[in-house]
Amino acid sequence: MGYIKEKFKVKAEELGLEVKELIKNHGSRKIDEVTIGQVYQGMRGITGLVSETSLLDANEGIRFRGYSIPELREHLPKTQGGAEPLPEGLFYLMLIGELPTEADVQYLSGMWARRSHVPNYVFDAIEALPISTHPMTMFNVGIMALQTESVFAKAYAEGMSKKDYWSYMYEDTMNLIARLPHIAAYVYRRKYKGGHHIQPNGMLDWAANFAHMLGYDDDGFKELMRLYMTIHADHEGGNVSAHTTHLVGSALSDAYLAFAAGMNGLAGPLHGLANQEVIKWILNMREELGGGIPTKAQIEQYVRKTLSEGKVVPGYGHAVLRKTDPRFTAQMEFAKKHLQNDELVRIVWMVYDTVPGILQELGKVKNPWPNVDAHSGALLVHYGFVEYEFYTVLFGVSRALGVLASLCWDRALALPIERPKSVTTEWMKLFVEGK
Ligand code: FAM
Repeated sequence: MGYIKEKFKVKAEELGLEVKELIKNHGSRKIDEVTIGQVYQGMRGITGLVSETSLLDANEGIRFRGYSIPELREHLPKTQGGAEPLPEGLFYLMLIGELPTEADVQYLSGMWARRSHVPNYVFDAIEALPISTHPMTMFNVGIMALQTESVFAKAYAEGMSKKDYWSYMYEDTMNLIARLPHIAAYVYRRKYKGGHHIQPNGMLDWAANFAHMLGYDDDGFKELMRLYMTIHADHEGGNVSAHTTHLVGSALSDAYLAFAAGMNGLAGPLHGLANQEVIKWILNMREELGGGIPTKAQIEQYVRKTLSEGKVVPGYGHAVLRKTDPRFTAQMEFAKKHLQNDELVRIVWMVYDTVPGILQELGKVKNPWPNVDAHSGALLVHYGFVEYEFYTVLFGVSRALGVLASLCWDRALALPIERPKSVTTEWMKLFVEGK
């Protein structure tokens, strides 16, 4: 057994005992109360899940095992001469609960490079789809085709013991994370680059190799991919992609099945698809206004038009956060350092100056501030990555790190099948009448 797997086993056994004690001594303690409003309104604010990898504070933003995004950018290992964290390090932190050393990160880079081979039938499955298919659909078809490789499903069919679930889930997780960049890059090159594919380079770190397979060997783009893959990885357990992966996994569906389910949720415009919607919205605005950098008044007018058409302003608002998303700020800092004078970046910053005030005026938007998706597209466009329909796939490759680390924990802690109670409105009416 590899040393990271051994370490995870020890950590999981320790936490497993603590959880048992917690349930034994405090299992009947109330943690929350649930209102009828919450039941009808997306279960917002109900504490009903455990997710070890990260915790979201409404005002401060996400912390991964206690570390904020600025702290991660400072403390996680980087490539030689680089300034952005290696996502391998974040995965280690989420899985093990401790900051990794350089050697830990290199070990993961090497392991993922060795496991990255994707069988040809996965590419054949993608090839069978019309070229007009959305990249997220192609990506997910690839993941589903790869499910044949699940060692968890195979072991279950052969009658594995409950004690071993975590071990096979760990193997599936490592294999899937190792292969996702190749599948994603295949989709990109097929759809946008005439099917001219680029072979992986096993000497590169995970994110840089992904950039390379996409066709972007610029050092700046590789740095952007390291940052991008780090900041999109996890946002505690209740968001649609994380919750779906967890829920489907709770039926003992393997990592491929559970992750594909999560990706279908990420593909929704109120969740991960928002990153493509933002850039589409900005480009449309620029086109309508005749190109160049719009004035603040013109942006304001365009925002009001969007709202009057009954649409949301993409990239703004959040179900839990109540401040500017630190993932937005991290990207803004990257842009200030590397691409100060980029026109689209400047527009993103002007939109940031304009939108919150207008959303606040509406009086109903709980969070008028930008989320992660408000900035990412402009950075990608700067490097020539203009195919915005693909942006959610990038988000998905990153999201694998968090939701699959969580899935390992789910099986290690032997969490049961998830099955909350639902009621009918008829039941609610009787309830309020006191019957
Ligand atoms: N533009 C216009 N209206 C907005 C808005 C926005 N950006 N954000 C919220 N609202 C409206 C919302 O539609 C709702 O209106 P109705 O009562 O008429 O239905 C009202 O404000 C209250 O909503 P809320 O409680 O503030 O937000 P929710 O928790 O229901 O929804 C979001 C949260 C993220 C779905 C919502 O803010 C939104 O639609 N934002 C735009 C899409 C987006 O950027 N999504 C990405 C989220 C991101 F972090 C991610 O998952 N990647």
